[in-house]
Amino acid sequence: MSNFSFVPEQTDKGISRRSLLGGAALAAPAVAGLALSRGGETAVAGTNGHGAKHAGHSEFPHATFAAGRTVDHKSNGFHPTELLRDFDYGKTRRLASGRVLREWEIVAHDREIEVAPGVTYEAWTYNGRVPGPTLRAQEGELLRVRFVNASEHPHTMHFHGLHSALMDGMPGIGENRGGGQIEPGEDFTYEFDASPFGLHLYHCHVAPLAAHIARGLYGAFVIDPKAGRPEADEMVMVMNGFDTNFDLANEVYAVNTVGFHYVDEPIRVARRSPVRIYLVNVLEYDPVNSFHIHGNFFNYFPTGTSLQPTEFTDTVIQGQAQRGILELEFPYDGDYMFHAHVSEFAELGWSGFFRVGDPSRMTAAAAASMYCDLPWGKGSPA
Ligand SMILES: [Cu+2]
Repeated sequence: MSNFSFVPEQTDKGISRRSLLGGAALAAPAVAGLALSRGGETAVAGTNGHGAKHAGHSEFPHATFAAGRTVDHKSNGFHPTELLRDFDYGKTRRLASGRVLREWEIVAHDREIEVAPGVTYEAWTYNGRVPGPTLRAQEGELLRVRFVNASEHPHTMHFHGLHSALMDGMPGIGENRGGGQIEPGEDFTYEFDASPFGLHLYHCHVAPLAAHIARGLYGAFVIDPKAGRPEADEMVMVMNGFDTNFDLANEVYAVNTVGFHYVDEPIRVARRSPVRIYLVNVLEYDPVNSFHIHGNFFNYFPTGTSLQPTEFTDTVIQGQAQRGILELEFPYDGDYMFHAHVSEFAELGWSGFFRVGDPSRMTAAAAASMYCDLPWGKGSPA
C-alpha cells in the first residue's frame, strides 16, 4: 500500500483514522477487514491515474474499501440506493378545520450496521435505519410525530424548525409534561406546524450530544413550499461518518452511511433532465464537510428557504446541521464523480458517481477529465 504511505499516528486510544490509509489499520480489531484498494487491485506506487491502472475486475481504477466486496444491505435493513429517493410522507387526514394533519411513528432501536465491507458499528437508529427516514410535509400542515424509545438509552427527537419549547426534544424542558428526555420504554408525541418551508433535519439531543448524533440518530426533514417546486428527479444525501473505534475521530465517511456505495452503484440519472438534491451535513467530530461535483455546476439554495438560488457553483461547504438544495442537469452522457472536497474524507468513503444516460456514449475527453482529478490518482502523496 505504498501509494498511501501516510505515517500511522498512534493515539492513546489506539490507531487513528489516518493510519487506515497506511495498512497498519488491518491490525486494529474494530476495523478488521477494512482495506483501501483501487479497482480490482491493491494500491500500487507510481500510478499516474491514467493508463495501466485500468486493469482489474472493476470498470474504474476507483478507490473502494475492499475490492469486490459490498456490505450486506439485507442485514442492514436498508439500501443506500433505495434510501436516496425514499421520502416518508406519513399518514394524512383532514381536520374539521380543513387543515391537513400529517402523522408519523418513529421508533428508536439499537442496531448493528455494516458501514464498509466487514466493518460493523453499534448504531442507534430511528426506525432501524441510518439516516432515519426522510420526513416530508407541506408548509402549513399540522405535524404529529409519535416517538417511541425502544433503545436501551434515553433519546429525543429534536427538530429544526419553528415550534414551542415543549416540542423541542430538549432534555430538562417539559419533563413534567411528558416531554424532555424520553427514557427507554417511554414515548412522546411531538406536535408542531410545518414551518418554514425548506430543508431541515432532526436528531437526538441527549448528552453527550456528539455521541448520540454520531451513533446514527438523525434524518432529513423536508417541508415543501405550498406551491411546490418544479418537477425533478429528487434525492436525499445525508453526509455522515462513523467513529468505528470510538477515538472521537471518524474512520469511515459517507453519503447515506455506506462508504463508497455510490462508487459501487452509481446513481442513475437521465441526461438533460432536472435533478434536485436535498443535501444535509450531520458529520460529527470534523468541523466542515463539503460536496463537489465533476463536469457540472448547480444552483444552490441554502436551507431551501428561498426559491431563489444564492449561488451557481460546483462546490459547497457545510458545517454540521447546515443543509441546502442543489438543482442541476447533466448535459452529457457518462459517469460523473461527486465527493467531499476534503480529500481525506473522499479517500475514506465519501465519494460516488452519477451515471448519466448511456456512459458508452461519453467522449474520451470526458473520461479523462473524470479521472485526472481523483485525489488518489496523482501518485504518492509522500
Ligand atoms: Cu440519543
